[in-house]
Amino acid sequence: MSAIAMPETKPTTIAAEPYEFEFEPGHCALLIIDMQRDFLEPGGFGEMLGNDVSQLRRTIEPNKALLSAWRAAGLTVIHTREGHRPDLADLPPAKKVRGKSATTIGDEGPMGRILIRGEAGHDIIPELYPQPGEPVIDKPGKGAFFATDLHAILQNRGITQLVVTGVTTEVCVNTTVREANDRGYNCLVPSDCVGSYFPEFQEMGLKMIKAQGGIFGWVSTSGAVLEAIA
Ligand code: TIU
Repeated sequence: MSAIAMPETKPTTIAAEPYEFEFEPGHCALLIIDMQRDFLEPGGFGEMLGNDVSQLRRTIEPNKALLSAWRAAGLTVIHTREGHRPDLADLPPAKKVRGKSATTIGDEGPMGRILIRGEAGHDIIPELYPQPGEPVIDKPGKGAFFATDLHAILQNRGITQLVVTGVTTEVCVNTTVREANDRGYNCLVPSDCVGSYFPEFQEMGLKMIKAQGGIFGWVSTSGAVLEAIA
């Protein structure tokens, strides 16, 4: 028996590419990837590196609408944060030095130590802040399944499908969708709820998911998902 009672909900379909998605709300989690202050807020680490955070900030309103609908329907919501232990014991040396930047993970940044758990910049933006009871997965890598208990949490709740949102489209969202696909989950990505600092990666990151008959999953919009929940 599952430790957590799942809501009884009717299957329905969501308009998506490459073809419609068979949506089973009671078995589908909303997985919001790394909507952290350091990636999204002006004055954060992302902007400090020269990135245009407005490319990510346009995802906040659609994510808010989706999160609100998911909560209202009593469905599973899971958040992730990319980051490391304050003692850096879980930070691979290769990740620490990559990029040859003067300021790297663990150093003091504009909002505390960069990508370190417990620091202000590592936390989730206030607009999408987790509510009590919503699991928050602290992940040391780009994919949300690597070195985390996400798979166990999903299995314990009978989850077989994921609506994956967040940032960035080509890095942590794509890596997580690929990891999920190999573990047997069906993933749907609403295009307006994922963002990249690079418009060309946004476009190609979504194309890579839905190409070849949905090689990694489906691409849709928040509007189509909201319609299905309603
Ligand atoms: N969350 C996530 O995508 N982390 C990154 O480091 N993304 C970049 O695009 N750099």
